[in-house]
Amino acid sequence: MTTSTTPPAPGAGAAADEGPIRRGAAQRSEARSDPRLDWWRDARFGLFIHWGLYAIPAGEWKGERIAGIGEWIMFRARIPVREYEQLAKQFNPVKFDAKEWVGLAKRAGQKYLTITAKHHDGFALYDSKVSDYDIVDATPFKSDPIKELAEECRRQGIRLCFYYSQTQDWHHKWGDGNDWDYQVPADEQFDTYVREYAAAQVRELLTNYGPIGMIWFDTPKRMTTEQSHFLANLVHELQPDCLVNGRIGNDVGDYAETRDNVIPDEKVEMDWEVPATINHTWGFKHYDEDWKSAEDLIRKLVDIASKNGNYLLNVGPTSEGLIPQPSVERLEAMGRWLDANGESVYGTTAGPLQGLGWGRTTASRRDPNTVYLHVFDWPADGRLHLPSTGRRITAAALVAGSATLTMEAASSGETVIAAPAQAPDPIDTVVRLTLA
Ligand code: FHN
Repeated sequence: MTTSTTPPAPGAGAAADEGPIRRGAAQRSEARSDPRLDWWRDARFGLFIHWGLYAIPAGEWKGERIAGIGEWIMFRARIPVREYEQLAKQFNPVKFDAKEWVGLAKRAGQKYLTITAKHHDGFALYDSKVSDYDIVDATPFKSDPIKELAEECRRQGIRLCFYYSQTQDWHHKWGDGNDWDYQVPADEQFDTYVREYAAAQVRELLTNYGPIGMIWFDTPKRMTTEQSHFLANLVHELQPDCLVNGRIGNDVGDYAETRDNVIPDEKVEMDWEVPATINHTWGFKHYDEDWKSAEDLIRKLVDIASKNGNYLLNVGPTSEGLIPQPSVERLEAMGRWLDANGESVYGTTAGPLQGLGWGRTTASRRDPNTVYLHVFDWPADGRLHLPSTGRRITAAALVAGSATLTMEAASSGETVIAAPAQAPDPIDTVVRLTLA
C-alpha cells in the first residue's frame, strides 16, 4: 500500500530519485540497536501539530483560494514579510487548551507529540529571546503555548518533540527560501543563519521546556554535512537522549524519514517514520474537507508497523486554537481500536509474513514467540489460510475478547485457522499466534 496524497511542496528538499525514504543514520548497522530509540520504536504512533500564523488566512489570501498546503501560503502567494508579519497582531487563540490537545493524543493512543516550534514562515510559537517574531512578543495572546504543552505532556505521559525548520526561513533575510523580499543568501550568510540564529533557537527549545523527545528538522535542501553535524551535535550536547530525525540532512539523523504521506511497499530494515496528513494539508485550510476515513488510517498505522515504521499523523488547529472536529473524531476512533488491539502495534516490529493479500503481520519486540495477524479482509468461509511461518504454532486467539481459535494443519504446509463466519472487526481483526 503506497499512498502519496499530498503534492510535494516546492522546495521540499527531496530529489525525485530519492525514493520513499530520506535516509538518516538509521541505515548504519549499529543504529538499529541504539537504545536511545527504544521508546520511539515502542511508540509506533505520534501526533504531529502544524500551528502558526498561517492558520489565520487558512488557505485564502485577499479573497483567493491559494493552491497547495496551508502553511505554505506565504510562499505560494509571495506575501511580503512586512505584510505577513501583520497576521501576528490578529493571532489570539483564546480557545487553545493544552490539556485538551494532549488529552486527544492520549485518547488516540499516540505516545509522542511533535509541534511546529518554528515553521518555514519563521514565526516562533514559543517565547524566543533571539527574535521578537514570536507568540509572546508579537501577538495579543502574549503567552507561551509550548510551556503549557510541556507541562501537560509531562502530566499525561506524552513525549514532547519539536519541529524546527532549520533551512527555510522566509522571514529572516539569511534563511533559505524567500526570493521575493530578499536576495538569495550567500553560503556564508546562510552558514551564519544556521550557526547563530537557528542554533540559538534550538538551544532555547532544549533548555527551557524540560526533556524533549526529538527535534524534527525539515527540508534540508542546502545544508552541508558540517552544518547537519553542527546542529545534531548541539542537540545531543544539550540533551543526549533527544533524537534527531533524518531531515537534518546528509545521513546525520538518528532515524530515517519517508517522503510525506508515502508508505514504503515493503518492510524496511531501518528505523523510519512517515509524516502524514488526515486531509491534504498540514496547516489549517478551511476548505480542505477531504478526510481519510478512520478505517483507512487504522490500516495505514498497521501497515506501517508491519514494515518497522512509525506513523506521525498530523492535525492543523484553527487560529482560535481548536483541532478540527473531523480530525478529533478519526483520532478517537483510532484510539478505541488501539484500546482493544494495542498490544499488536506498540512494542512490535515487522512480522514474519510479508506481502499477504488479506492483511499484515507484526511481531512482539520482546517476546520472540508472539506474532500478530492483522486480518483486513476476512475469509468468506471463515477459514483463514496461513502460509508457514517456519515455526510451529501452538495457539491462536483473538486479541480483542480473547476467544481461542482452533487450527488444523493443511497438507500444503499452511495452517488453517477456523474463525467466526463474520469478521469480528471489519477494519482489522487481530489474531495472536503463540509459536513453539
Ligand atoms: O515543507 C514542509 C511542509 O510544510 C510540512 O511541514 C511537511 C511535513 O512533513 N514537511 C515539509 C515538506 O516535506
